[in-house]
Amino acid sequence: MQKNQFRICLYFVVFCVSLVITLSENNSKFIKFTKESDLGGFTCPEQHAIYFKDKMSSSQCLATCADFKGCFSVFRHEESSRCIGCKDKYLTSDDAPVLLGTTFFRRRSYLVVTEKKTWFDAKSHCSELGGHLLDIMSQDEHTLVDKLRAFETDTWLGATVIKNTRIFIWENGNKVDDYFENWSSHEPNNAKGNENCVKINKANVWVDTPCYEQWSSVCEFD
Ligand SMILES: [Ca+2]
Ligand SMILES: [Ca+2]
Repeated sequence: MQKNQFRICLYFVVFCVSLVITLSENNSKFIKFTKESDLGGFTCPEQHAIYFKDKMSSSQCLATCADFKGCFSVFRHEESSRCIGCKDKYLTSDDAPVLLGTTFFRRRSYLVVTEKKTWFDAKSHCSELGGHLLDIMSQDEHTLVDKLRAFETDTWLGATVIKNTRIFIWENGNKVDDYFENWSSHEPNNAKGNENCVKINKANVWVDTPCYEQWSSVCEFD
């Protein structure tokens, strides 16, 4: 009897030890980045950080962050190959990160979408990611976007006309001509009669054009 009790006790101890080892292995998958050096010199307050436990490449980090509602910026810790997302706005520097694909500028993040889409599909895509199609409100922002979109294609802007008018507004309702503008000469001209959307062309100037055309886009996260 005593022998059986001893055996049961031994099994229990072995079970507990294996459980502890398993749990600690799982826990070790979560690496908390607490030093600024872990995040390329930038910080994301603990309560706004999102920890991803799987090892990922830079592009996987970005895709995972894009799929995760509320994740606006992502860092990759080179040594551990693991990523931490940050819920935007809480990054502590205006120059803060960016990892492959997103760019952080004046407390906003930008994501270049190279896949060509119609204006409405591009708008929906940005909206699904928690952002909006790019609006350009200043020369600084235009300069940034020119650098970002270093690819040979036209790019949608978030401006469209108010129905039955030729007044262009941004998604937030602001009138385009109340802010910065960079129209090509003779534009907007509504040349085809249905040029209700706006793109930046290869010469980095704006033109009105039909919304069903398919172009690259940039999503912006305020
Ligand atoms: Ca903007
Ligand atoms: Ca035009």
